[in-house]
Amino acid sequence: MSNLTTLIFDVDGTLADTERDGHRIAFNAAFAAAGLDWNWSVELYGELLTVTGGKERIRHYLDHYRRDFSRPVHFDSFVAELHAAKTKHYTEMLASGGLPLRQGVRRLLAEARDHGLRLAIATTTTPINVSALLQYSLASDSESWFEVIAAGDIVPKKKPAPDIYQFVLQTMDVRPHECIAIEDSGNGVRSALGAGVPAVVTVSDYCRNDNFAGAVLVVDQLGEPGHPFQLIAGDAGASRCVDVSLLRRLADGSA
Ligand code: XBP
Ligand code: MG
Repeated sequence: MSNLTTLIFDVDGTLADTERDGHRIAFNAAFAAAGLDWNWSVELYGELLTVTGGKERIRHYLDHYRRDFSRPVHFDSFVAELHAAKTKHYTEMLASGGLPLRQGVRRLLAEARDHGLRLAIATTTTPINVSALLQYSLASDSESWFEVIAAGDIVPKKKPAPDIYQFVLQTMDVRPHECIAIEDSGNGVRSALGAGVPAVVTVSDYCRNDNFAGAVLVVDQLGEPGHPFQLIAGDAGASRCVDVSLLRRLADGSA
């Protein structure tokens, strides 16, 4: 009998490559609509991604790249409104064709459900972004597959703080070693490990040079039976895609 009862998924970069052609485009659209001359290039966005959370990222940009910007009196609401406009652009983008899921995501979720594993989400992004991605890119009813969708400002401190994973553990009443986190970033790994949850990394484009120290497995993608992952770190045995039997072995080995 395996220890593993629960899979906790990150969203951005893990379920889909949402950052470069999703969130980044939506930020730029919101900036343009607000009459701001800010434009986040693919390269700059990579630097900004070290800060998790869209509102936090906008503040970081102003603090470090646009010190010339004269801040409106009600600065907090200015950032909140700009971010709300960005969220609207992003969710509309998903609704009008969506972004594809990464390889192996649909398969692993289906397999996990067949095996009766409990599912949860732990992400930094805004809740409505998760709903839109699940609904339009996975399946119209797929929000109901997850017992807990922990997202955005639901906790005071975003990743790499452990708060969002601790929230999931408490809400589901599970112990960290019954779970595996599926993440794509160094910040995500630190967050999961901070809560005691073993992490598997499916590296995304922007995060390929992150530090994944402590992860039980690092691969370039979850993979499919005919389309194997490339092993970057850890011991996958004879497995060539991340499936329930591999996750069970990893959970049992890390307990
Ligand atoms: C995701 C984030 C988010 C998204 C943008 O990190 O950091 O800020 O980039 O979404 P993770 P919002 O994948 O580790 O959860 O603008 O809604 O924050
Ligand atoms: Mg991520």
